[in-house]
Amino acid sequence: MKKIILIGTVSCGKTTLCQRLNGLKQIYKKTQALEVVNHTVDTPGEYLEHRSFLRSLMVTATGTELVLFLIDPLLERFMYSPGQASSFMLPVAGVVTKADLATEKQIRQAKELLELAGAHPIFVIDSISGTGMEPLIEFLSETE
Ligand SMILES: Nc1nc2c(ncn2[C@@H]2O[C@H](COP(=O)(O)OP(=O)(O)OP(=O)(O)O)[C@@H](O)[C@H]2O)c(=O)[nH]1
Ligand SMILES: [Mg+2]
Repeated sequence: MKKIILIGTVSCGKTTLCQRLNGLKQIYKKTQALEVVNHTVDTPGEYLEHRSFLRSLMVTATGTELVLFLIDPLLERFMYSPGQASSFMLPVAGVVTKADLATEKQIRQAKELLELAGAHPIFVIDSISGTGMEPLIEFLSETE
């Protein structure tokens, strides 16, 4: 599997996705610091929300092969800037989480916002049941 870094706001579902990708038990644990789990780097949501931490995300990302921008479709606020993907010197893909809780409209809007941020391709998942995980896992397993 590609070495990836998970980025997104507080509670958007980074750790839950990390646990699912790594076959770990799904238990809630607030991420307090950068955490490496096998090929996945999990980050605290504050690193995206507080602009002064953005540089740390970019430095940490250099040790990975792919950035995943996660977005919680239930959130009204949008934390990615248009074109933000280009500030990482790496491919950036997008993940809409919590598809089980969102309306079709919310999912469509979240996808549009990820596109605007420059993420491609975009996956829609429910990390709790695992719905939508297969295409994402396939993509992460692809070798160039
Ligand atoms: N229903 C549903 N709940 C989810 C999903 N993904 C995450 N959650 C829930 O959302 C809450 C926050 O998830 P986390 O994975 O801890 O969020 P995080 O992005 O790691 O948050 P920080 O560590 O604070 O940055 C937990 O209660 C999860 O169970 C999902 O796809 N569907
Ligand atoms: Mg977390």
